[in-house]
Amino acid sequence: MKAEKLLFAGADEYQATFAKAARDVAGIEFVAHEPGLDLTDIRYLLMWRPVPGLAKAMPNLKAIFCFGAGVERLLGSAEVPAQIPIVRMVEPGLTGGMVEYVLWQVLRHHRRIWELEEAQAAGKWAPHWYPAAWDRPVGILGFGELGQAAGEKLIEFGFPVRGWSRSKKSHAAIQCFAGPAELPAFLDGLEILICLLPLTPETKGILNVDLLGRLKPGASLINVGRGGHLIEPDLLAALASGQLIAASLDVFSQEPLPADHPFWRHPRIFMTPHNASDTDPAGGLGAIARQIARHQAGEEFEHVADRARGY
Ligand code: NDP
Ligand code: OXD
Repeated sequence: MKAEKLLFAGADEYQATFAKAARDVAGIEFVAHEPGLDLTDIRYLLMWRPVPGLAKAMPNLKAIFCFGAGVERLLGSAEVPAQIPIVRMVEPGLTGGMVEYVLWQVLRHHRRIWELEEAQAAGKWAPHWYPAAWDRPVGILGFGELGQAAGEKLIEFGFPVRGWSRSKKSHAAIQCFAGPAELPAFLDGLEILICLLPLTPETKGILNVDLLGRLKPGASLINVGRGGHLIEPDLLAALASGQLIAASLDVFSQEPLPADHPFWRHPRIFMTPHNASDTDPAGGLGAIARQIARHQAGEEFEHVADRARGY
């Protein structure tokens, strides 16, 4: 296959790593975005945030590949021509990293690590009781690429897992729920809730007082979807009342999180700076090369975001 130019318009700090990885990926000629570049023969663009004026200045643009799985920034942007497909990132490194993060945090909540840390800090020998994994129901809001992979890993560890999606799914070992009508049954009795939804007009603010109030009292929340899913004061209230015992947050309504935000110092909130998982440069570019090969063979791209659904 003839190498196709792929215009990299991502953050500067990733450019060298991606350029290096691209040398080992057949079918792609890596081109870094710079002012004055001739864009006429570049058909594929890789970006995360819209770059003002760029996509519209590419007369032969065929697709925009997103660096990540979440495409809300690109879908919501007037900078992106409406007829150009936006392709979500699906690659083993991104999925593997998310599975690892979710397992790490589920185990943290399952074993109530903070109690052990507090006891150690106080010099106390304080063994504590926790249930078996199979007595700890875990629910995943967003049962797509990442939610299903995370759910399958949790099953291996013995947790009873439920998944919630827009369209109904079936899975041999995971109880599947779909749509608003089945949301209450999905939430009922959950002890650990994971959010892996895309941010859309329908899912914005879904982690609110009503939803948190339907979990088993003393439940935990893990939000790895988007900050816009969570009504932040509702989380603080649920922690204060004991409805929630703890939360792990990777994404925030404002990123970076402002220095005076109450989450920084909350003893039961564990935070990571929006890097639960990242696209692996070689894996991501390999996935893009396969997509370009499909396109050149006259096939449709896979994982194209649906503008009407918003993900
Ligand atoms: P997918 O599109 O594969 O899965 C999304 C899932 O959410 C699908 O199951 C979909 O349902 C479901 N969903 C969407 N809207 C609704 C709704 N209104 N009601 C119920 N279910 C809904 O995406 P991925 O799994 O690849 O990624 C999910 C999200 O994870 C990303 O959009 C991003 O926000 C976040 N993410 C965060 C990262 C981080 O580092 N923090 C890294 C990577 C991703 P259906 O199956 O019926 O379409
Ligand atoms: C993504 C992310 O959407 O890293 O891939 O948040």
